[in-house]
Amino acid sequence: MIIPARGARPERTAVLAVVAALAVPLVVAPIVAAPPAAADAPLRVHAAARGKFIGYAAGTSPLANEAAYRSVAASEFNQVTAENAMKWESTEPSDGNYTFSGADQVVAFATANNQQVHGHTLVWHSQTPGWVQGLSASAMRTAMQDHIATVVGRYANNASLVSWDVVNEVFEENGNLRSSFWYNTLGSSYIADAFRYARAADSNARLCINDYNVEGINAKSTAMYNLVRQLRADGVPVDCVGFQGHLAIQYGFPSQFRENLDRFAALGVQVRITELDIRMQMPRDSTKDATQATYYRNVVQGCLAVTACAGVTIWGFTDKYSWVPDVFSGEGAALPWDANYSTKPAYTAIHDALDDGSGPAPDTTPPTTPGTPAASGVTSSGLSLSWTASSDAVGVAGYDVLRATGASGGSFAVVGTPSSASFVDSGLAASTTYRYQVRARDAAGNVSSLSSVASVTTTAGGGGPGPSSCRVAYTISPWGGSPGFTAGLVLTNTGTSSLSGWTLAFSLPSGQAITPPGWSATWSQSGQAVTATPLSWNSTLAPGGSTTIGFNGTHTGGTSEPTTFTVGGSSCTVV
Ligand code: G2I
Repeated sequence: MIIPARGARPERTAVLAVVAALAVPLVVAPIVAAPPAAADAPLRVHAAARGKFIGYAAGTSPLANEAAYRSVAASEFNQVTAENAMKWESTEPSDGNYTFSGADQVVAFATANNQQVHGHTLVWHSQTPGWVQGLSASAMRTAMQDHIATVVGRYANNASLVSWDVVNEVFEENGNLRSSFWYNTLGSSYIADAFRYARAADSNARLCINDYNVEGINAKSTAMYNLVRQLRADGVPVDCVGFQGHLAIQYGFPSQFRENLDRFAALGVQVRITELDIRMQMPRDSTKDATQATYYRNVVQGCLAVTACAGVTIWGFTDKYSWVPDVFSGEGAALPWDANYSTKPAYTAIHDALDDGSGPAPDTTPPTTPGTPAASGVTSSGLSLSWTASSDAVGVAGYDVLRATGASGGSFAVVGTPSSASFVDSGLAASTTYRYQVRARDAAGNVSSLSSVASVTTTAGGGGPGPSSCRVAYTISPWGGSPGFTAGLVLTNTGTSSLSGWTLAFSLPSGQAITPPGWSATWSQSGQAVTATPLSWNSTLAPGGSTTIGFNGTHTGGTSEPTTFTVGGSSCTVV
């Protein structure tokens, strides 16, 4: 990638305060917020309090090998993009042979540290293996469809992975579509096709178009604006626009940065800064550091000022690992941490922009203690729990369900992290006592006290449907323009005997609610726990038989799918 020079001389403001490196380990257990003062809180705490994410691009090697890297990554950020691990050359180096070790590593780290993952990237002219580039048109389209279906499909039910760069860098600097092998073989239709394939593979993920040198208003960003407007008018599922933000202090800050975000937001898409770094000509000095800090602050403030801006991802975070010196000779020092993991003025600028006093104070108050879990639907191998929800000054992000085996003794371990006040546990032993406790988390990482303990004993084995004697296919179709959706379920009896008088139970994601009455079943909802019981005509499902049931619902912004379904307390296979 070549980023051409821009003319303007940068604004210079001295920002010289330096804060000590924060290295709060956050490995498995969520952090319990406590003094010191909120102003010293990590970036993610301030960002969450402003309703934004602050993210980083993760390299798989330092993530695996360096504790200092992991410590900063875990404590400072609530969002992550794999720098290279989800690109085509990493995930499908040869036709049909997929490798997900690096991608899975990043997702696992993010999940352990309560970070959302942005998938980067599905269709790009770079880092795509040669076998793709030489295909005929029809073979290339099929390869693209297969790749998207497999890679997106792998994480479609993963709660951490919430968005994808579907196409990346499709424009030339003059606003023409890039003369890439994609365009030259397939024409411009490959772009709409890629989005449609991605939507088919994951109905919930936010689908983005991403590019560089589009941060200000210019020919390239205007071409991107026109394309996004046209795609949406054509019903192509483009939900989000990524502005990479590879800036350099010697070229000036992009003109009309905020106005540019605003015009895209007016199209109804989410916007985000996806790959921010701000390089300088080496050697580094305090004046350049101050200019760089101002640029970082401008970007963060611009995102804060635009409601549709979801957040800012920094492309790396330490100068120890940055693509810049390899590509721009004599340039570097582009990131907020230096190569020794000490923070630079850029860090302070980001921190202060997120905590500039104009927004709500950082949230350091934990949610209230949730109620004691109550068990229902207890079988020999599973049960449903629900409890009185916690409240929180900002909002409850989810719960931890902890379980210990036995009527006493044993240690509690987290067995589930539902987003609402119910949970379905499965795979339990018959005639065994389990103890459960729950606690609530908020988006800033504050954790409530543990609830009181509930003891539950599973029934003796022998009766009822065994594990996975049912299968559920759940399809959610969001309604355009209003916060509603239609959910359709196909319940199949995969057992060898008839299933009679079944009760299907699952937990609706937080913010979703059934609008009664639904169809082909009697539906009821209590908290987020939903049950469906059959009507007379579909109350018996022969082996291999299935029934299609459904309901309309409302949501407050998210249309993620329930992940666990039980019939008579036993888990169903979910497809
Ligand atoms: O070029 C900067 C970014 C522009 N936007 C799209 C991003 O995906 C892109 O990221 C960079 C990575 O930061 C680099 O790490 O993409 C480069 C490839 O175009 C990445 O560089 C490559 C090296 O060129 C390879 O030699 C190396 O094998 O990284 C590979 C994996 O370490």
